[in-house]
Amino acid sequence: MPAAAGAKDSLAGAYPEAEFSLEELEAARVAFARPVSFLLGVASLDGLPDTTLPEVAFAGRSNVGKSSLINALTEQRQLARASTEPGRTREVNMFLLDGRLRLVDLPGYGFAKAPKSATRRFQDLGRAYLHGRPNLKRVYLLVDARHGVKKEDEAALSALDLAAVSYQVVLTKADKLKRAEQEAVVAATLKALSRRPAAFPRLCLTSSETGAGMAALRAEILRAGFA
Ligand SMILES: Nc1nc2c(ncn2[C@@H]2O[C@H](COP(=O)(O)OP(=O)(O)OP(=O)(O)O)[C@@H](O)[C@H]2O)c(=O)[nH]1
Ligand SMILES: [Mg+2]
Repeated sequence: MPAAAGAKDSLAGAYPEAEFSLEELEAARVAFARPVSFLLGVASLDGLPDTTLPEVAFAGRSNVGKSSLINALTEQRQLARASTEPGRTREVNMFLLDGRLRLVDLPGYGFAKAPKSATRRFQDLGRAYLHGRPNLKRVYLLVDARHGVKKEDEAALSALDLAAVSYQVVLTKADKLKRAEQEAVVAATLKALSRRPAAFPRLCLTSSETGAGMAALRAEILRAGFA
């Protein structure tokens, strides 16, 4: 029993359910069960809608699981197109939840096989988006739990710091790790973030496969979106 309790504590910072009341978790579940639809995909910022509704965005390396996470949060199988082929999401894709919150799937970075010009175009688009949206309430930076924060992720964190956007790290694919490995990546990630005062101090350890961590992440998003 004490051993189990100790083990739970070491992941407490990554499963922030305890931060929320049961009412808040239930409200978040209900909110994400509301109708959600594809709004638009744009390859340049001219096509973006006005900034009257709050937006939260999902960023991270190609293949980290951004599209899968949007599907898991909304319990839709095919809302955002997930793919085994890295670099699939090449536009800024927007989804509208319950007519009141936009979920934004940003182009992935760090896809080695993409031509340099294409990579730069995706990154420029992502960066321009970060600087151009006063209604952007938070960016969720996804990091593959198997790899932790890599060089390209550090660059993305620096870009977020520069853009002065509120951001929070979400570790993905937790189902691929054993418990001890989860603990190690959580500790290493928290350490990497401790040097970044603009980072939101909580992590979310998630799996789009099993749904682990989704309840807390939904609550985080609602709080950020309507703060
Ligand atoms: N085991 C496991 N696999 C996952 C999880 N999330 C995503 N994947 C897989 O990872 C691959 C990439 O997922 P996507 O959601 O397409 O990743 P993405 O970040 O949107 O990729 P790009 O659009 O290319 O930037 C797919 O094969 C998914 O099935 C997860 O939580 N667990
Ligand atoms: Mg994608």
